[in-house]
Amino acid sequence: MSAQNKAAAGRRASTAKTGDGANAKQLQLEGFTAEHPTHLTTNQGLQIPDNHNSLKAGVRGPTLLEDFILREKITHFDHERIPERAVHARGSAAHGYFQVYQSMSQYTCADFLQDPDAKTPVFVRFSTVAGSRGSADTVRDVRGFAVKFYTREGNYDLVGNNIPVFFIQDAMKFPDLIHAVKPEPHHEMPQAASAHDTFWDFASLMPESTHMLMWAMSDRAIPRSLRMMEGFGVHTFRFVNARGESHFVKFHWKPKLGVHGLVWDEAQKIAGKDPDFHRRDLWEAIEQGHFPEWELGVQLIAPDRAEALGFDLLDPTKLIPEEMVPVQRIGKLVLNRNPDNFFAETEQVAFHPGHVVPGIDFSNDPLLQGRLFSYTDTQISRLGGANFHELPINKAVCPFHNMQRDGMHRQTIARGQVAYEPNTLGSGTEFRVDGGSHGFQSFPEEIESPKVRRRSPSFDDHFTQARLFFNSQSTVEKEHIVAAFRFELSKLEVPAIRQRMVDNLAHVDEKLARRVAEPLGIGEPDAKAAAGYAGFRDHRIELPIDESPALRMSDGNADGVVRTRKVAILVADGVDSASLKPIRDALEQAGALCKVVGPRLGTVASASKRQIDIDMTFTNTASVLFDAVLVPAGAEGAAALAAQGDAVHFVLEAYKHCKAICAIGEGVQLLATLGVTPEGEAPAGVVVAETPVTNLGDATPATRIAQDFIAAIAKHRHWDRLNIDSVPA
Ligand code: HDD
Repeated sequence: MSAQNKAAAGRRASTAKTGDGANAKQLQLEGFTAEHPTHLTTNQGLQIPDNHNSLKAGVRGPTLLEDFILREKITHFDHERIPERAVHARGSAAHGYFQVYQSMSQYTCADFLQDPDAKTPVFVRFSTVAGSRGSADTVRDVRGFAVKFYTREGNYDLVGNNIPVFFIQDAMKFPDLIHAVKPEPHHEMPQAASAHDTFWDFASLMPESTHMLMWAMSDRAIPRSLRMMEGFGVHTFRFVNARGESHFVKFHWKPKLGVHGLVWDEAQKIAGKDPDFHRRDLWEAIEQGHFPEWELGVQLIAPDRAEALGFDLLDPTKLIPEEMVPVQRIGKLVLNRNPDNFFAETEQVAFHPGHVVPGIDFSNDPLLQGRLFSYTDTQISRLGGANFHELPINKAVCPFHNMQRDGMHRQTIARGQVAYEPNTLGSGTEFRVDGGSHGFQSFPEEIESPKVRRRSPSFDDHFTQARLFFNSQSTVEKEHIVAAFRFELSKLEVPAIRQRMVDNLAHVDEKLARRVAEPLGIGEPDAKAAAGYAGFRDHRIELPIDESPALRMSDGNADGVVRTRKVAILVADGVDSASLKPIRDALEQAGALCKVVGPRLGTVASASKRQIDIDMTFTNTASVLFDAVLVPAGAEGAAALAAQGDAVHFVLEAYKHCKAICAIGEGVQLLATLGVTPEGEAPAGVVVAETPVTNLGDATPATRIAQDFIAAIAKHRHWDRLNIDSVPA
C-alpha cells in the first residue's frame, strides 16, 4: 500500500471504529472506494502487459487501430472533464458530523435535531461564486457554505453563504446577476473578480443589491480562512413541530475560531503566491487533527411576531439583527475527515435547497422559490442525467425507493415486474396515496391571491439595512469598505457607472459616498439621481436600533486563541537559538504552527554552532502566508537578515499588514533599521525584548515575551499602527 493510501486508510479507520451514526455515510462510501492496484487492467479486467507502448506494425511502423488498450485509455481521458458549476465552481470540501445540544422538538420534528447523543454525518463544501474551478481562493467574493446532512429521514441540504443577505430579491434576476459578474462575454476577462464594468453597471441599476454590496466590499469577502467565517442560510425557512405548529427560522453558522479577514493587498498577493491558500489551509488543519468547528445558530420568530419586525422576512436582502432576535446556538458541526478523491466527492456532490426533511419547510421568499427549481435542473447537465442522486457522495444513508426508473448511468437494479403505482402485481397497494399523515408534510399555509408578476412594496427599502450594516462597523472596517469601493470602481472604464454607484451610496451614508467618490474623477454624489430613489421614499423601514455590534468583524467573536495560527521564524547563520527556543515552545504549546524560514533549505548554524532545520526559504514562501513573524536575537544573524532583501521585505510586509511581530535582542535593531519602530514605545502588536531571553519559567522575561506575543497574535491584526501607509511592501 502506498504511503498516501496508508494515510487515507488510517484516517478512515480512526473515525470508523467509533461506530457512531456520523459514520453511516463513511461506511457506505467504503463500498465504493478503490485502493491502488498491484497491476493495471483494462476496464474489462484484462491485465495490461505494457503501459508505455502502443501496438504497432513493426517498431517503427504505424499504430494499429486494433489496439483496444490504447483506444480505451485515450477515450476515457478524452471524456474525463464535466462542466464546472455555473456558479460556485471553485470549492473545497470535508466530511464531518453534526450534533444537536438538546432536543428542538418544541420547534421542529426534524429527526436530526432531537437526540443530543446522535451524530449526523455531513459533507460540507465551501466555494467562491464567480471564479472558474481553477481560480484563486482569496479573490474578493461571497463564499458558499453548503452543508449536506445525511439524516435518517433523508438528505437535508443547508445551501448558504458567508453573507446573510443576497444581491437580488427575485430568482428572475439571478441569470442577469451572474452574467454581469462573470468574466465579460466578449473577451472572458476578468477572472474571478467583480471589479469590472458589467458587474457595477448591473449593480448600480439594481439598488436592491446595495445592502449585499456593503458586505461584499467588507473584509467578509476576503476571509483569512474558511475555518474563520460565519455561514448563513440567508432565506427565512420554517421549522414545523410534530403538532404542525410553525416558526420562521434563520440559520447561522458561528465559527469557533472567530471571524477574520485578510487585508486586500495581502489577498491579491496570496492569489499569486498560493492560489490554493484556503483549500490548503482547510486540508492541512484536518490532516493535523485541528478539526474546524462551527455552532449552528437559529433565530426563531413566531408567525404572529413577523409583522412587528418592521421589514419583510421574505425579502432576502434583509437580515434580522441579532439584537432584535437573539441567535440561539443549538448544536455543533465538526469537520474531521478530508475527502479521498476530489472529483468523486467535492466535484460530484450536488446540493439543493429543496432537499429538506420533515420539520423543515420553505418560506415564500421569491429567491428561494426560484432556487427550488434551479438546483436539480443544473445537476442534470453538470452530472450528466437524472441519476446523480445515486453517485456515492449524494446517496442518502437511509433506504430510498420509488417508481422512477432508467436514465443515463442508472446504478440501482430494481427487481420485479412493476414500475408503477398503484399496482396489485408488486407491493403497490401498501403505498399511501391519500396525502396522509406519514412522511414529509408541507406546511398548510393558507394562500388565496390573484396571480401577479410584481414585487411586494414591503421589499422597497434598499438602504436602511445597508446603513445599519455600515454604521455597525468599526472605524477600520469602514475604511476597508471605502477602500474596496474605490478599488472596484476605479477599475471601470465607464465613468457614468461610477457616478451612478456613488449616487446610490449617498442613500446609505453621504460621507461614505463622498469618500468613495474622492479619488474617482467623478462629480459629487447625488442621492436624487440614484436608481430606485422614488420607491425608497414611499416604503422606508423603521428599525429600533441604529447599530448592530453583531455585524462587526473586528470584535472577531474569537475565543482569544492562536490555535493553528501560522508563525514564521526568520533565521540566518549566526542566529541566537537559545533565545528562540523558549518562545517557539510557548507558541507551539498554545497551538500555533511555527515554520522556520531561512535563506536556503537544509540548515543554518546558530551563534553557538547548533544546526537549525529550515522549513521554507525566503524565495518559496512569503509573509502573506503567515499570521505573525518572530525575529530572533544574534548579531550575526540579524545582520545577515538585514542584508537579505527578501527577509527585509518579509518583515516590512507583515508590519504593513498589521500582523503581530516579535523581535528579540539584535532582532529589535533589525526592526529599527527598517524604520518600523520609532524610538520609545513599540507600535501596536510589536513585542520586543531588547536583550536575549533564554529560559522559560514563571515571571522570566521569556515567559512575558511569549505571553505578550501570543496575545498579540490572538488579536489577529493591529489596525491602530499609524504609519503603515508609508511602509513600502
Ligand atoms: Fe445558488 C450553487 C448558494 C441563489 C442557482 N448556490 C450554489 C452553491 C451555493 C449556493 C453555496 C454551491 C453548492 C456547492 O457547493 O455545490 N445560491 C446560494 C445562496 C443563494 C443562491 C446562498 C441566495 C440566497 N442560486 C441562487 C439562485 C439561483 C441559484 C437565486 C437560481 C435561480 N446555485 C444555483 C445553481 C448552482 C448554485 C446554478 C450552481 C451549481 C449548483 O447549483 O449545484 O443551480
